[in-house]
Amino acid sequence: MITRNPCIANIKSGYLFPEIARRRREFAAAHPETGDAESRIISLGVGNTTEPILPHIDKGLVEGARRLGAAKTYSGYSDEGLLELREKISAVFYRGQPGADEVFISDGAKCDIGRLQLLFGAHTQVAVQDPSYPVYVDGSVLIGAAGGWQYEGYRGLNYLPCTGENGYFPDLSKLPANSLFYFCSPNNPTGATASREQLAALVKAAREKGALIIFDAAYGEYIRDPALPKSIFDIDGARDCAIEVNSFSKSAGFTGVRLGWTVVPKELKYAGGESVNADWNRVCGTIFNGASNIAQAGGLAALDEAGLKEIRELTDFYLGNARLIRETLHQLGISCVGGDNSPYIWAHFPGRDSWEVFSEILEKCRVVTTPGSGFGPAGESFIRFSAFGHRADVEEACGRIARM
Ligand code: PL4
Repeated sequence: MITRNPCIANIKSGYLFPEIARRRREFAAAHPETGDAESRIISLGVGNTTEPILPHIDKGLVEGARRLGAAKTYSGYSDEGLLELREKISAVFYRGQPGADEVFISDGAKCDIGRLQLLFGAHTQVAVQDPSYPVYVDGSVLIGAAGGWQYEGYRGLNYLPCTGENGYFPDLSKLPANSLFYFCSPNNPTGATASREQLAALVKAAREKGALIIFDAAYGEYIRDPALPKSIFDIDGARDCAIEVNSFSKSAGFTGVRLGWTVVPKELKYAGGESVNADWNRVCGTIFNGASNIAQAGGLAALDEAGLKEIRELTDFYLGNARLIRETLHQLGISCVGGDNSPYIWAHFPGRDSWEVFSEILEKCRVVTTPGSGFGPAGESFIRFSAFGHRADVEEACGRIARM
């Protein structure tokens, strides 16, 4: 019989977010909603957008679909992405550097995080911020990186703690030489956003140690402090040690539309001198057939003047939710960070088990959250509150939490 990929046995049995959905279903079955407002289960758990796509961007999507229905405007595969969109991303987010030939359009950041692993192979050391978005860890183990093929579980990975003690920024002296380092800012789950000085130190450390940074900027459009960089390419020296993944999911509400991009600079080389950009082009050409043309039409609309205004409006809305959650937690004397330049609030429950706090909030408030330990060992005793939700739901959830 065919044998199973041994790496599959090494990943944790349940991915974090389906596990939360399972516990929510189990709770709802045991304690059904009765129809009154108080009994409704509200989610501040998964970071999933809830608000409609705003009119100008929506019109771009609709027109993109319409063009497919006419012989003159029909289009088929777009492979590495519409040149017009690549140029626009380069101009809007990077002032032309990286250029369009370094921008690859994708069907979302998560999908590219998975595919990027193919470039480096099983012998590569992997380092992650602890806590971090579980896809970096599970994806690495799944592909056999970090020795995932030879270890049980996650022993091959290097966890760099990001805690209150170090201002949620890792000790870079612990970054292994020649490793792949996943770094997310604004961070999921802590909401911490790295300063220019911190990112300069990160780039310096990566260059000295021959490490490659995979910079996840999926929440960049939530940054309101103009001193905080939105991209790793705002930092001198990043072009020969970093790749950036990004997304329209959380800025334009495209979680269900699926559109993102990855920037791979031409200067980026492997130890043997080969071009990472050329290999990425080859990998994408082989196992990816491009993002939807409709989604790309929406992306183009999102990046013109009216679209960028809508991105600001939508992200302002979710940041308003974040403010409400943060204020509620502060009033209760619960220490928390994030929520100012990010849609996540990271709340500390010292000495408590994260899943236990998750259950308590679910049982007492009928509010779903995300247990910090699901993001890594340093997340234990923390809860992540997501600011994605309708305003009335967030207000209702905050009211219940305040009475807890
Ligand atoms: C639940 C740091 C959310 N099923 O939509 P994409 O693929 O462009 O972006 C996904 C993504 C990429 N990078 C970071 C992210 O936080 C996310 C989305 N994370 C969350 O609650 O942590 C949604 C999770 C979804 C998933 O597994 O991604």
